[in-house]
Amino acid sequence: MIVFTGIQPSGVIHLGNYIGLMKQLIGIQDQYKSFFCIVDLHTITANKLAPNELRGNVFKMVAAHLACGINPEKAVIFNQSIVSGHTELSWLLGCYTPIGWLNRMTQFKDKAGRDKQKASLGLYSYPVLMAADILLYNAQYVPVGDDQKQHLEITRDIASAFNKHYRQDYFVLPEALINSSRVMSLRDGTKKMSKSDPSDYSRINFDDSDKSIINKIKKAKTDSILGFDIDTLSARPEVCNMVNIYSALSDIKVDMLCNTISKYSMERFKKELVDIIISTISPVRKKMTELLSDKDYLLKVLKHGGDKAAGITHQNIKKIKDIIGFVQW
Ligand code: AQP
Repeated sequence: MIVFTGIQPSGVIHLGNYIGLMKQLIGIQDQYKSFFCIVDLHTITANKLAPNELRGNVFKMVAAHLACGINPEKAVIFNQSIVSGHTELSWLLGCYTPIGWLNRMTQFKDKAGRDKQKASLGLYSYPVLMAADILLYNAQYVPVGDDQKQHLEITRDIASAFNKHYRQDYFVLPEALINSSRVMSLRDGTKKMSKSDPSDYSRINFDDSDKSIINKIKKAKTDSILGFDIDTLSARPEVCNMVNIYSALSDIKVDMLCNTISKYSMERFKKELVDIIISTISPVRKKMTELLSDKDYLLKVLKHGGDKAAGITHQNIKKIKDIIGFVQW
């Protein structure tokens, strides 16, 4: 069984990426043939970072994977732009994707903002590139946060359209391994925690110092309701989000946790939350710092993964071109 997943090097990983994705990958690498891709081609669809920043973020992402416990001998870790099959298949699949399907994508609507005419073609065709990422490896499973569900559905639709057109079951229809624990912004409990949120106070980054974590949780938005009653949590988005973070990091179910903390003051709750966040992040941060001081090693990991991925995808692209009818030798 093959698993593919991607993460954008649009910044340093935050608690949302860790709880929504990274935690799962550690178990997945032992069970499946795993491809963990740093999707730099996706990043330039919306974030035009300075070249040094983009390069630096890719190194930070490899370091984050390794520091969280991903083993490059078990999982294939690589950056997307080094494996040309991703862009090649994206073009091919784009020719089997009706524009009407892309027009329904909510992420495009969210990210393009008010002036859609100014959004790039790359942002519009993002779902086709994501479909190519997955289908290039014939992955059966794709671990993603629930915000990516729609992109998985269009991947299956594109694969089916291709299979139907050529009357064969060439592409496997991938299934999402959805993690429903979505972490929200610390400033607005209705918005997801995101690397590209302009407010750094909206998220906890894995390179934040302990002091910064304390400060961010101290300033995190709350409300004036006393205690932590499970029945009222859903109407309290920011508090609910912090309880969910506590639950995810401690592996204590929310109802059990609420029993314990029901009479806590906000100050006491936030203090315990800070402790658990720091105890999760600080060993990862320490390891990331060590790894980042050895760029040659990180480059070696990327090259090792990139070579493996390129070998596999080269064969696959050849077969797809053959199905379409291109002349090859
Ligand atoms: N807040 C979140 N809660 C739970 N899961 C999350 N993921 C991202 N944010 C949260 C999951 O992490 C994986 C990698 O995401 P990504 O970096 O490729 O892109 P994203 O979802 O667009 O994340 P960001 O932080 O919001 O990045 P920017 O700001 O660059 O767009 C995915 O599986 C995602 O579901």
